[in-house]
Amino acid sequence: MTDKKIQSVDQATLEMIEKSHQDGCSTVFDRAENMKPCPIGAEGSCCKNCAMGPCRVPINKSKEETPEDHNKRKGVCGATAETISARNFARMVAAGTAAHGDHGRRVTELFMAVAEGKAPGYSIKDEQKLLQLALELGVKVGDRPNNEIAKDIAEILQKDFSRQEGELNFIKRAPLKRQAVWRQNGVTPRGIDREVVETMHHTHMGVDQDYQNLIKQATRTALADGWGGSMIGTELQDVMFGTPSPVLSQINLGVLKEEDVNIIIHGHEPALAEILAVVSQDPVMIEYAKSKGAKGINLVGMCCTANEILMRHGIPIGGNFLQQELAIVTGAVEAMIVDVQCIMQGLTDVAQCYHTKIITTDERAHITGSTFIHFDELNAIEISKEILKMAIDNFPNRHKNVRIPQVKTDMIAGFSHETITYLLGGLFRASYRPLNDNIINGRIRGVAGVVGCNNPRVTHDDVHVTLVKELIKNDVLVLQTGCSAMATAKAGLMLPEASKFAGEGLASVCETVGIPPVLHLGACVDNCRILTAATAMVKEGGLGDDISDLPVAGCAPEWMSEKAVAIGHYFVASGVYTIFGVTWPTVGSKELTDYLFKGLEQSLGGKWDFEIDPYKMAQKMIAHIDLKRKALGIDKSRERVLYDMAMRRDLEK
Ligand code: NFS
Repeated sequence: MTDKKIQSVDQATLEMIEKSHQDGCSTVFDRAENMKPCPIGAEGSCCKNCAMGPCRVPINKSKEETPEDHNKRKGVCGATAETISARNFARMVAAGTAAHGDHGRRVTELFMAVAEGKAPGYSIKDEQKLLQLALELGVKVGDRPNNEIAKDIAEILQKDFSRQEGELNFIKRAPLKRQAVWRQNGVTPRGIDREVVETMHHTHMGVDQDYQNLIKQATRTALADGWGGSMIGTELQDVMFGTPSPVLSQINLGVLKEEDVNIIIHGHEPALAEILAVVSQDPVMIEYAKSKGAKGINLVGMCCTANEILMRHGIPIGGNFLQQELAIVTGAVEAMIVDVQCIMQGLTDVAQCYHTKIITTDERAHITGSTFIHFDELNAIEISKEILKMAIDNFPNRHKNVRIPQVKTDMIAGFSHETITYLLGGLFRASYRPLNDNIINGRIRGVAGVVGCNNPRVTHDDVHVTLVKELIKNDVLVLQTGCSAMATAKAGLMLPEASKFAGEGLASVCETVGIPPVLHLGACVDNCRILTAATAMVKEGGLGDDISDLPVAGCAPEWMSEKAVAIGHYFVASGVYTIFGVTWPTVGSKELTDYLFKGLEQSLGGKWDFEIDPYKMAQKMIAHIDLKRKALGIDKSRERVLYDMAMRRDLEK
């Protein structure tokens, strides 16, 4: 754990924390001060999987542990520290996979409803991607209408959730060598639900007592997230809502407008947000807002839903995870509409200090003190209007105590895998060749995926921003998602001008292509886009034949959620060196931690690491990237020589 000196590096956040205190209203920042983390739980040494316990087997940190001491650390059933921390770790992976998987399942159900013509308001927006998916999944195209093709695709992908044997469909997308690694290790996922259920069984009292076998099942489960639930969600969302392409927008609490009805849409699944984005532009609705004394309607996103509608509609972002309550503290929010995941229960308490209505919309996530309106996707437009009307009706109830921080930053988002291909290679030659070439010639040293949450145990946004600045300074191209992407966007790193913070090589490539050195790839569920990008780099050639050969690294510097652990583990299982900040959940077992940090690399080619300090994080990631460059024989090319074709071919030998 860090000793943080300030709560945030973001001015808007600091201003609203101060206002919350003036208003006598407590937020996550105050609760984090009052609630110190449980030291035993933090190291993964608490087992509450049966009623003989809960058992606690913490390390005695005051002295070096002898084998005898270690042997004494056992639960009532005899479970060792290794078993207990591996079970806890595996359950985090299962919960994260369940969250992404259930998101993917809902998207697939909606996709089926769209195909059957049962969901007015939605349609198939990206026909090209639909046809590509059809080809990939062996669905007959011919002159069949789109909805019939879509129905077949939905049926095939729906089976990935319930499949008992065989392999998930998108496993075949991975490089062949990667697929072989998974098969050799017995970790190729069968069905998404099956892997989650099996992990819950493995970790039940008296079942799996071998930490390596527990991690093996966690690996299978995590892969069912990255190459399963998340990937299905992302792909079908792109087909229905449109594949993102670069879009200019703004971020931070300053996007709220004093004279408008401000509506924040917060959560993860974009189905409702998509419709709200359209309905909020309806002239009838705008007139209604005016009749209540407002100038207009201002729809703003929060957390991952924000990323989804930012990328596809350019809707501005209010802020990331730790800013959700602070948006309400402005006093200017008429309604916060939420669905699932990362929604703090504290919202309703904060809302009581002001006039904000918290509207829950999903049967899976009720919140005491909120207004529940079931969002039925089959009747999306009507319900969205009802919700919007409720928000507008709340405008006259605003208290006088409104203060919107005048802090907002321009940003560019919407770098899907398809867009990157197009930007790099051009319309007629769309490919990753220029990226690979620039990695081989050393202008780009490597690629880093920096993702994940905020966590009040560290200075808000600071670790993200410092790390990413350090990476681009060292010529590492950074791909981002989730709340991490928002942190650096607020710091101005998602604009072409941010090339001034990049090293000479990376800056020259970004200036030529016209992209920022930090690319926004979407929500957390879109982390699978990073897998797709990595696979495209392998398939393009010249950088080895597996993801584990690439000069790449992953990081979640301020993580907090179980989803982050599932994501981290599918990166590791896909061959990526992945480093987490804040805290590491298995320090209670040195053996297990060593296995995750070192042992896994021998079998899976990827491994975990942990570091709190952003500068050291960057050093570790860059050291790993350099190691991979050396193994590929491209380490010498960083001497900034301009390579002609012959020299390049030589390099690839
Ligand atoms: Ni990801 Fe998105 Fe943010 Fe963390 Fe939560 S909003 S799904 S889990 S906190 S990045």
